[in-house]
Amino acid sequence: MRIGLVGKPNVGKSTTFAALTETTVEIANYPFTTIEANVGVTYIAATSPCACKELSIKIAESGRSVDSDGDRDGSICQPRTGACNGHERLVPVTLVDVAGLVPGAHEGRGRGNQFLSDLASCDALIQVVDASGGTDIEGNPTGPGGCSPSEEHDFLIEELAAWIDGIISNGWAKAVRRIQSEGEAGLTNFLHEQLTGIGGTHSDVAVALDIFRRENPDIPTINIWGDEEKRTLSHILRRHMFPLYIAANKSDLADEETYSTLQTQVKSYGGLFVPCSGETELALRRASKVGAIFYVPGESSFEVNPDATLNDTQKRGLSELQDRISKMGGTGLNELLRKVVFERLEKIVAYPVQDETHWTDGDGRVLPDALLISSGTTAKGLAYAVHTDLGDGFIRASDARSGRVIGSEHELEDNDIIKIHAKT
Ligand SMILES: Nc1nc2c(ncn2[C@@H]2O[C@H](COP(=O)(O)OP(=O)(O)OP(=O)(O)O)[C@@H](O)[C@H]2O)c(=O)[nH]1
Ligand SMILES: [Mg+2]
Repeated sequence: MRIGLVGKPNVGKSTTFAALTETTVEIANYPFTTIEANVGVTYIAATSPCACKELSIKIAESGRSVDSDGDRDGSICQPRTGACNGHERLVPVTLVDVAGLVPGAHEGRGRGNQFLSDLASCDALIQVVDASGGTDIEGNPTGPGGCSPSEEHDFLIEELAAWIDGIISNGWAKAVRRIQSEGEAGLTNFLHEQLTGIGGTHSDVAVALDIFRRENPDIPTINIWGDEEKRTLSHILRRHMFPLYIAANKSDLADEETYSTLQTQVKSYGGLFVPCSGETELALRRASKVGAIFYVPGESSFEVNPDATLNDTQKRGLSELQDRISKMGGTGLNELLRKVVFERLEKIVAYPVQDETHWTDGDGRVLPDALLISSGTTAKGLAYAVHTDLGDGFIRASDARSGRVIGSEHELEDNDIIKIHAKT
C-alpha cells in the first residue's frame, strides 16, 4: 500500500510527510526544497478490532492465562511493524513525498520526469494544495491570492495526464499496426506493455478502454486518433491507475472562501476533499514525542503532560495548537488517510500466520503482520503479498479461525487470519 504526495512546490508535502512518518526531512518556505523523493511509513488504525481480541477470549475460555503486558489495554499481539493498543491495530502505509510539480513538468520543467517516475508504483495520490492561496503556481510565496487552489488542481491533473500521454504516444504507430493485425486486443496489449513500467496492469487498461468507449461512443477508429483522443484516454487511465484525493493544506491560514471553488468542483464528481494542516500535525507529533503532551493522531484535543517543564513561550504555543485543532476538528490528516485507504480504495486487513492454532509466526510471535490488501484479494493473492516465493509455491490455505481449507481463488474478508501452505 503506497500513496504519493503530489502538488506544486511549497504547499507542505514534506511537512505532511514528516508529520505522518515522524521522520526529519527538509522543509522550507521556497520552491523545490525537496529534490530526491522521501519514502517512509505511516500507520493508520484498522477499522475492525485486532484479531488479538478474539485470541485473548479464546485463551481465557480455554482456562489458560492471557499473556498481556498490561500497558497495552488488553492487546496481546506482537506487531512486527506498527502497534496495537486496546485492540486498535495500526497498519503500515508507505508514503512517497516527491519534488514539487510545475506546469510543463512532463517536458522536463522544474524537476521534470524523474519526479513523475517516483510515483510509478503508487496505489493512489494525495494532492497537497495550498488552501490558503498564499503561493503562486510555481510555489513562490506571494501572500493571499497568489494562486487559487482550483488552478493548482487543474494544472496538476493536466500534467499527470500529459505524463501518461507521453508514455502511450511513444510508438503509437506500432499500436495502429497491432490493431490492424490483432484487432482490439492489439490496442489493449500495446497499452499494457507501455504502462507496465509505471504499474499499469492488463485489467487497468481494459477497464480504462471500456470507460473511454462508454463515455465517447462516437470515437473514430484508432488509426485516425489524434492528440485529443489520446489525451482523453490518458485522463481516464490516470483516474483509474492513480486516483487522486485532495488535502487542502494550510487550512489553519485559509478562509473557506479561498478554497470553496475547488471544494465544490471535487465534490461535484464525488471526489474527496479534506481541509488539513500538516504543520499543526507536525508540531503536535513532535510535542508528543518529547513528552510535553499526550496526543492521539486524529483527535481534536490533547492533554498537556502535568510533569513536563514548559516555559511561557511553549505554553503559549501549545495553547495556540489547541485552539487550531479544536476549531478544525483535528488536523484532518488522519481522517483523510483513513478515508482514502478504507472508503475509497476499499482496503481490508488480513493476518497471515504460520501456526494456525496459536496464530503465530515461526518464531512464536502472535499475529505479527496485519496486511492491507484490496477487497477481493484471493488466498493466493495474499500469498504473493507476503512473498513472491510463497505465491509461486502456493498449494492451499486454511482459515485459522475455523481450520477450514480454502483454495487459491477464495476471496478473503476483512480480518481473516490465514495460514498459507506452500512448497519451499
Ligand atoms: N501555516 C501553515 N504552513 C504550512 C503548513 N504546512 C506546511 N507549511 C509551510 O509551508 C512551507 C513549505 O513546506 P514544505 O513541506 O517544504 O513544502 P513542499 O510542498 O514539500 O515544498 P517543495 O519540496 O519545495 O515542493 C514551509 O514554510 C512550511 O512550514 C500548514 O499546514 N500551515
Ligand atoms: Mg518538499
